[in-house]
Amino acid sequence: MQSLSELTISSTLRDRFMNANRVLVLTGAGVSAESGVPTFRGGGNTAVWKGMPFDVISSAQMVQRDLPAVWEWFDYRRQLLSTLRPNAAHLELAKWQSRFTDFKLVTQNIDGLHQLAGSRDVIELHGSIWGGRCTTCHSRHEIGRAGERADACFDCGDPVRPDVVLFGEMLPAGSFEAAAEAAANCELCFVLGTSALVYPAAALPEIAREAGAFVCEVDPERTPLSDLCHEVLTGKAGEVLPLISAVAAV
Ligand code: BV8
Repeated sequence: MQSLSELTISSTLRDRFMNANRVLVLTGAGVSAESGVPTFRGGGNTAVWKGMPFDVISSAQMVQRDLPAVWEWFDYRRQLLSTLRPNAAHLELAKWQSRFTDFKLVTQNIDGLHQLAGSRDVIELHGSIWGGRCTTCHSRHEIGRAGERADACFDCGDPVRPDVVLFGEMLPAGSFEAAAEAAANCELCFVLGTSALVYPAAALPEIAREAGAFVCEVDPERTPLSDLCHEVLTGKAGEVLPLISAVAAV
């Protein structure tokens, strides 16, 4: 990973950043890493929870098979998150929303740190850890930062499950469509802290590139998307995003 002093923001990116109106930002777990949220990288098929791979414990099948085990996994993560705060990357993105006339922030993260940083209208493609949903009537149940939650639905009494998108489940109605439309219309697309292995989220930068947008990735490591990007900034989002703003401010 280059040191920040070695990192150069190209004049092309600078000009695009200064002149763009329609901007899409896609974020993944890496954007929350500097807040202390563990990323999944390497999570594929390596044990993450009680010997279970991530995409097993976080799967639709597991809700059918053992909902209490699924809750244990999300209760643990929610307890961890309840003490964590947004980092410089979240705060910078919250500032960017008033910089561009048409700014869309799309996240795969369920941690709610973008909203805590002041970002509005965040498209949460994979749901939120701060919510539950009835397995029968689908009514939503807020879960407070203290973590108190209902096991049974207030409306119909049936079991409540985490209000997140699990592997093998469709994304919330309209969320991907809205994100894909933003990708197809943006002039500038930032991909921040994602290994781009999970679909359909990972298709968004491809849609943006196909539509002629300038695609810029920020990640300390190369990802399957790096070759598709016009510019790759190898570094931490919390350090690189303020640098982009600073360069464009000059
Ligand atoms: C679906 C919520 C229709 C739960 C999550 C096409 C091809 C192949 C497979 C599929 C396909 N289409 C569908 C599939 C199946 C599956 C899938 O994609 N599988 C993968 C594993 C191959 N997709 C689905 O099941 C999706 N649903 O397609 O529905 C359907 C229905 C039935 C049957 C077929 C199709 C639903 C997927 C959503 C699952 N839920 N989260 C939970 O959190 O527990 S996914 C979850 O994992 C996250 O939300 C995120 O999406 C993903 C983790 O990835 P990242 O966020 O990228 O994090 P990762 O750790 O991997 O990488 C971090 C990166 O940050 C690294 O690059 C690292 O270097 C970098 N980094 C580290 N520090 C920093 C940093 N970057 C910047 N700054 C730093 N400081």
